[in-house]
Amino acid sequence: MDCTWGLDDTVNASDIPKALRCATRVARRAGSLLLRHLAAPKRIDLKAHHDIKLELDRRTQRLIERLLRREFPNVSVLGEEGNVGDPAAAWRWVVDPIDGTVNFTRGIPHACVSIALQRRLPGSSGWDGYESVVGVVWDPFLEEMWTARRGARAHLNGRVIAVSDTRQLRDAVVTLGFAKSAASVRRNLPVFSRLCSRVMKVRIMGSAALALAWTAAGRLDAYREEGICLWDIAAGGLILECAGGEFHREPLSQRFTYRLWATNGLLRGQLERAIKPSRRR
Ligand code: LIP
Repeated sequence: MDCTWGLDDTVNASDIPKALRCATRVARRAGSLLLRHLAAPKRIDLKAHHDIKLELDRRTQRLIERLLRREFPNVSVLGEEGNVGDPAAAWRWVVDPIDGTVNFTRGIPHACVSIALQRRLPGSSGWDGYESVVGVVWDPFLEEMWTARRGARAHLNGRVIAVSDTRQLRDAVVTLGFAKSAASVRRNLPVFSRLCSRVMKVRIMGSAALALAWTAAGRLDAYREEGICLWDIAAGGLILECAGGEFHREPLSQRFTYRLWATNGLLRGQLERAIKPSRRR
């Protein structure tokens, strides 16, 4: 892998394969907590109208932090459940310990562990000035390990994957998310209503990381969500890019949130036209 970016004392080019192996091991270990607790009663830390936070979210992230920092003691961790070290450092792990928490809370086996290693882009500043270099999404329920390293092909359980070649909306299976606030539900709802009649099917699954991984493997053709968080998509976005897809994200005013279009690289123009408000006559 040609690592021309600035080396520093936290990570260097020869560490990238080691980081991928480490993230894979850690994700699998964290996934065993999800498996063990899927059917168990859950301790809820916070319940909002469109969101749930579990004690197990925090416990799983603490485990991930401990294991990552055992091998990479100088790399910070930025996660849905808090940060360890400087989240604005040259290198950072970006972690979602349970992506699909509401599904998981209700015993729906569609959730995963998402771990990405990111590096700051040369000359960039701000929370969004990074790119993922390693991405791992572990689905413990289907035993599917999704992995990618920038500059190489994406893999599912060690086999190379690629996006679909769907070119027409009428043939497309698209997934959407509504994020976590009343405002994001309001903003995402028109997208749902305008797409339903134009595509073959719309699916709403509840895990951004798996939506990205499934698009990377061609199970889905596109995924859109407004108000999605960095930790939900940092690993899955790299997996999609390394599978030949398009990971188009626009930072929003709320820190660490995006408007996201993830596609097979062939559909974004049609999708964006399809969701435009129709001209009143
Ligand atoms: C979830 C995302 C999903 C989104 C949910 C939630 P979490 O992440 O994966 O796409 O629609 O609102 O943000 O909270 O389960 O890690």
